[in-house]
Amino acid sequence: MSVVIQVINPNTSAAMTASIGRAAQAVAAPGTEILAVCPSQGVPSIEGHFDEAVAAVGVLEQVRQGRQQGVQGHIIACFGDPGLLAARELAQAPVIGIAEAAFHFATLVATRFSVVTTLPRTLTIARHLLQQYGFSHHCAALHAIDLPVLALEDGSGLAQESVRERCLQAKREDGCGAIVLGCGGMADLAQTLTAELNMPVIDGVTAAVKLVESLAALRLTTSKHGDLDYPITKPLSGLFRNLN
Ligand code: 5HY
Repeated sequence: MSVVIQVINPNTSAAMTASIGRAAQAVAAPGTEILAVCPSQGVPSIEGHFDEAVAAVGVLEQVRQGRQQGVQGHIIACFGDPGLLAARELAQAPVIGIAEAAFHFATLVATRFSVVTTLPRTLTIARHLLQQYGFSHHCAALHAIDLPVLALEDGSGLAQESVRERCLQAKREDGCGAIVLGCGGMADLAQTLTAELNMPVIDGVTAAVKLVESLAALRLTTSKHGDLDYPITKPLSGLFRNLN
C-alpha cells in the first residue's frame, strides 16, 4: 500500500523544512512518500503564542492543499502543534502533531519523561499541551537550552551541543526514563542521542510518521462525526478567502 504523508513545517525556514523532511524520509516505510512543505507566508520560527497563531493559518493552508492532493496523512512538525484541531476539521486523513506523537511514544517506553526545547518562554506551551493531551503526570521536567529555534540551523553546532548537555543533565537529575526533543528542528538528533545516553530520546517527527503509517494501514481517518466534522461553510474573506 503506497502512503503519501504531508509533513508540514509550520515555520517558513526552508533549511528546517529540508532537515525535517530528511528525518521523516529516513524512517519512512518502503511504500511511504514524504512531502515536506512549509507555508508560503508566515513566521520564520515559532517561539511563542503569537507565532503559533500566525503559523496555524499557514498550517491550514497546507492541509487544504494536501487534502486536494489526496495525501494519506498530515504531520504538523512544530512542537506547539499549532492549529491541530482546526486542521483535523479541515482534513479527511489523520493529522498528527509532533508533540502529541512524541508524548505518546515516550509513555510507551518509560513511566516518566523529560522535555528539552529551545526558548524558556515556550515551556508554557509545552506544559499546556501536556495538560491538554493528559500527559502532565508523566512529565518529570521541562528544560530549555535558551537558544532561538533557528540556532539549530546556523551551522555552529552550538544548539546541538546545548541539547546534548541538557539531555545528559535530565538523565542525571530528573528521574526520567526517556527524553522528548521539543522542536521539529531537533529531529535529526534523536538517534545519536539515544545511542550516547543509552536511553530513549524521542523526536516527534519520526514518531508521527510511524503513527500515520499505522493509521493508514488500519484505514483510520479523522472522524467526521461531531466536533471534527468539516468546518461549517461560510464566506471567508481577505487572506482567509480560500482556506476552507
Ligand atoms: C518548532 N518552533 O518545533 C518550535 C519549537 C519551539 O519553529 N519549530 C519552531 O521551541 O516551540
